[in-house]
Amino acid sequence: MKLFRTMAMLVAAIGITTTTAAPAMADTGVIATYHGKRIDLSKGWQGAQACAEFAVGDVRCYDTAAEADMATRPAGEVAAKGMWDCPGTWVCLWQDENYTGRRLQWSAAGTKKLANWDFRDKTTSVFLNRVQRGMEAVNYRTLGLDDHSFYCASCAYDNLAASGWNDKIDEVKI
Ligand SMILES: [Ca+2]
Repeated sequence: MKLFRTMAMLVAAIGITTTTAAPAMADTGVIATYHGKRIDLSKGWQGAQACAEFAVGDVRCYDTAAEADMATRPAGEVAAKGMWDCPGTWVCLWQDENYTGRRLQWSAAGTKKLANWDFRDKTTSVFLNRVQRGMEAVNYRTLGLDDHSFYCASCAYDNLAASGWNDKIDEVKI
């Protein structure tokens, strides 16, 4: 009898936890710091050209790719142009071909829903500047199964049009 009561309380407790946790799990825009202010990336980048997730909950945006480059690259490492301005250990997406246009980059692993980052249907070039772990991309389909594509570690893709994936990625798992 005592066990049943404990079980019942446990179930009730789980029920409450699930209910309160639900709002936090809803899809919401990613909050980033830009010029000392907090902005919701899903509503636009407010002029920023590069946004970097240093860790979950720590996203910072910059006016230029060069500025992001300086902030994300280890001190002493020489800055570079093109795909190499995606620093070591980061995964980078660009809005345009040949690693140009707005740049979104992550160092933290996880599933990233690009609508929350104002990047859904916008990726054209990709560089995974890390030696291990690739990336899986998903294109949501209203009918039938979602499309999936895979990107290898240390691989660069200058134009996803080559694979038919230009401006199609909705979600990445990195
Ligand atoms: Ca899509």
